Amino acid sequence: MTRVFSGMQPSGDPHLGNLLGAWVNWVRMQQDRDCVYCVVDLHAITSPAEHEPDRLRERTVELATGMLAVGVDPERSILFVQSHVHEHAECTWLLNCVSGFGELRKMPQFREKSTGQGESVSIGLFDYPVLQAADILLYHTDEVPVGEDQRHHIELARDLGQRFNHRFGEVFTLPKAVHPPAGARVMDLQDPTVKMSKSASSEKGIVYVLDEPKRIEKKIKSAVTDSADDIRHDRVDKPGVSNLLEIFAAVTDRPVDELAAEYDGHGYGTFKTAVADAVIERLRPVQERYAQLASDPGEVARLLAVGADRARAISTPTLERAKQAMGLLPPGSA
Ligand code: ATP
Ligand code: LTN
Repeated sequence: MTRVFSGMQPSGDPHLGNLLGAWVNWVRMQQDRDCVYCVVDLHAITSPAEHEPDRLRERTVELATGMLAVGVDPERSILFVQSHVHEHAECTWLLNCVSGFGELRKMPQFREKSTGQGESVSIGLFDYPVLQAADILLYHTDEVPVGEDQRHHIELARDLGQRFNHRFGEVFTLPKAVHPPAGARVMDLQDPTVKMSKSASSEKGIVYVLDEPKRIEKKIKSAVTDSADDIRHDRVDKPGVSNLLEIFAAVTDRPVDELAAEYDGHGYGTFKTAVADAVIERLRPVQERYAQLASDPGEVARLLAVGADRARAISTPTLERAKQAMGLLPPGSA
């Protein structure tokens, strides 16, 4: 069966973009693939500005709870916290030794995130893509569902896997990125030309998965549109209306064109109310399931412990093979 691996950082509250752009796809892939999903807390500590130890602990639990609430099935798939499986950190070291300074320095995300930090930028941020390669390669991953912005990281994982295999023998499976369809990109409600993002969007531009219905209604009703009042899909001339139409389509599983035809001529007020209601209805079962899970933290902890055991059952042997291939002496032998 095709093996899938993906991860999300516990670095902010999950929003509609994460849900529709990533999680819906993760949940769907469980039907016919062997999926491994990870809360990548070791990646989250590479951003010093966001690294508050108490918050990190809370967010790690919240993100795992959110993944369970949207439908990641811990029996069918593996769900775990990255730092619970030390193989990730150890494999990163092995891969560091086949990674080039030049190729890492060129990574677009590193260039972006290191801007302004000068010489004090952390080695962790520099090494972020190698840790991500370890995540992927440890599980013999075939497919990595991620946003377009992660393309370079997945290519690096493939290059490092290939280089390692070439030098030391076949150990790693070479992964490929799979991107969700373009419509799965949710834009900021206040600035529909940029993506909804927990680090960049203002509070008003972003719908959180756990926002109360009243808040969701308020945010969608004050979403930026334009002065005309026709409802049609045109990303260039009508980015705000198009974004709302795409959100509407995604949460109701109906075609954009059908919704546009149904609401055109009824004015933005009616349209926005309908979008808000649909988003609220889509999030309601997720919020209910979240509340249920959050009331039993022992159960979430138990599920994560089972997930980490199952993750180790795959990653420990892979790491052992990689160490042996590199000539590291197995303990107990001489
Ligand atoms: P940051 O602001 O730190 O970049 P983010 O909110 O953009 O955070 P990420 O943690 O980078 O989210 O992404 C987690 C996953 O959610 C990725 O697979 C990414 O492609 C997806 N994702 C994030 N924002 C959106 C969006 N607006 N539309 C669709 N998918 C998104
Ligand atoms: N860098 C990714 C998160 C991530 C990931 C992974 C995604 C860490 N390890 C392994 C896929 C596979 C991001 O920021 N979206």
